[in-house]
Amino acid sequence: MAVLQIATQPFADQRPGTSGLRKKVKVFQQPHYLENFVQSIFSAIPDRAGQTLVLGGDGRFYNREAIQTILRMAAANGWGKVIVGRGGLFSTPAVSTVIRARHAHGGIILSASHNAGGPDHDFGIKYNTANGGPAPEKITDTIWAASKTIQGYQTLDSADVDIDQDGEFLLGDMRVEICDPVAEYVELMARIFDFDALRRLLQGPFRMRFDALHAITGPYAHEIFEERLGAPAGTVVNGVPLTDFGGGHPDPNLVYAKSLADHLFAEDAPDFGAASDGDGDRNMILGRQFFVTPSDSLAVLAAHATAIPAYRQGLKGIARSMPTSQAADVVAEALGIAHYETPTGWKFFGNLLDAGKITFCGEESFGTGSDHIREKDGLWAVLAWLSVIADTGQSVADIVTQHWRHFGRHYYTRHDYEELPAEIGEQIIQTIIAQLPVLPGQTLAGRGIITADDFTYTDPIDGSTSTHQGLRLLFADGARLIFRLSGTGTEGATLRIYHEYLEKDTQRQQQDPQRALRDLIRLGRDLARMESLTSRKAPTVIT
Ligand code: VG1
Ligand code: CO
Repeated sequence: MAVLQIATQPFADQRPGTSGLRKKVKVFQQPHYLENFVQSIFSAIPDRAGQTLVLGGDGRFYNREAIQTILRMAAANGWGKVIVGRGGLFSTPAVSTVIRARHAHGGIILSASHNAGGPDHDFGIKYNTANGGPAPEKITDTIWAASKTIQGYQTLDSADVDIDQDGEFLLGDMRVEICDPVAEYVELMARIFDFDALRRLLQGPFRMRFDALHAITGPYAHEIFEERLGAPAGTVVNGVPLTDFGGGHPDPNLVYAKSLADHLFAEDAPDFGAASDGDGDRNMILGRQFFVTPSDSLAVLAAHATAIPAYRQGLKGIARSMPTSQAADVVAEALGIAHYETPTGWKFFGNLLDAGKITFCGEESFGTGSDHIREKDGLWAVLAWLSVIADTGQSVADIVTQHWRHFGRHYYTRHDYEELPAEIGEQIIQTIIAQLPVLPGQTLAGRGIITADDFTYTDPIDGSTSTHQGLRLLFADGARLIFRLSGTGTEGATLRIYHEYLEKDTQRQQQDPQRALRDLIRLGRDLARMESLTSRKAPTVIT
């Protein structure tokens, strides 16, 4: 089969965001658009010859076409072998698992994660390195630079291959292995958790509901909860992956996973509910009439980690992204272990995990994970919660409220203003930046401000620095107000405002967070000049 050199011209908009390149499907369908980006990835990996690449996606619209294109290009670019999940499917945590288990050089994940799918919605592509984690900024910057000067790409003159049967074959000189996307991941989970204890829990009176939102976790959740752990059939709902996620938004929060929330807040609610996102790396945890904030989830799991076999020796340290609440820090201090604060995005945890500095890490955006892989892991979080429930014999609500009594409650809420005109989003950020110098020393929302800055992170392992990672107001009582623009949207700008304060008084820990945080919420809107710069009276999504 002949290698073809195809001439092309750069696209100006191929800068990877928080988690890879995300665009409307129609953008990816432009001639050469996907190919240019894939060639830019390959160009950023000069030592790829003969190496193994893992390839799969969350099954959204355009997944199958992209797999064929990437296979042809990988063969023409000298890769030795590509491992593809059957049907072109792999969850993000499964790609991370397989990269590590097979000592692959890297992986390509096709997903726009929690963004909607279908011909009029989003597609995405992301490169992970040999540790199984998202490429660090050094590499994504190299990819971006290559995309700006690209003149041509290499592909193979070959027909589509069959990606629906397990097995191995040659494509040009490159081996292709089609494998079960679920098996290796499930084996890893069985090594981490006590499946016998979980089986006893799920075969008892305990009832759970897992909503896969018609995204990638369906097949994984069926295998784990119903096949391996013996939960009744029907425990997993919306378990068949669909190219448009059934028209929904595969984002596990109270707004987009409303049907699950409705079940858990109903009279005859099950004991436990959980959902994941498009590519399977996020998790939402619900108890009966109870919602666990992701920041609390990280803290609670850290406090109970030794209930899980893989973490029986204790944790080395904990990391959280900057906007995530400080609840996990308090647990780390109580445990006498280190805690770290990184910028938003899982790629910043990679060095800390590789260096053995941390065992658990998490983000407020429904991301939780550990050193078992280098991605956040939705089903891992669900299994971790079930382990804590099996160990304590308590309900989700009791576990969390007891945690608050012991460590204090970090009231937390994030307000998102989605799809603002891009220039308005930038104007809001500039408006706040202009106020930063004069804010320290002032008393606002009834609290003294001690620091107001633009977060800069220096990686403690490799010394690299990342600037402009979010605007922070830090108050004397530990409260925080944070502003940043999303790096994953595909339409205009999304402003995220994060609000947090610690309530140690156990008598005051049962309030609605929107009420408990109302002064900070008002201050956030005022500082952003929300009324005058936008006509938005309320956020699009509250989490
Ligand atoms: C969002 C979240 C961030 C997460 C990222 C990728 O980024 O805030 O915490 O790491 O999505 O998650 P942003 O830049 O839009 O705030 V996933 O599950 O969409 O890959
Ligand atoms: Co995701």
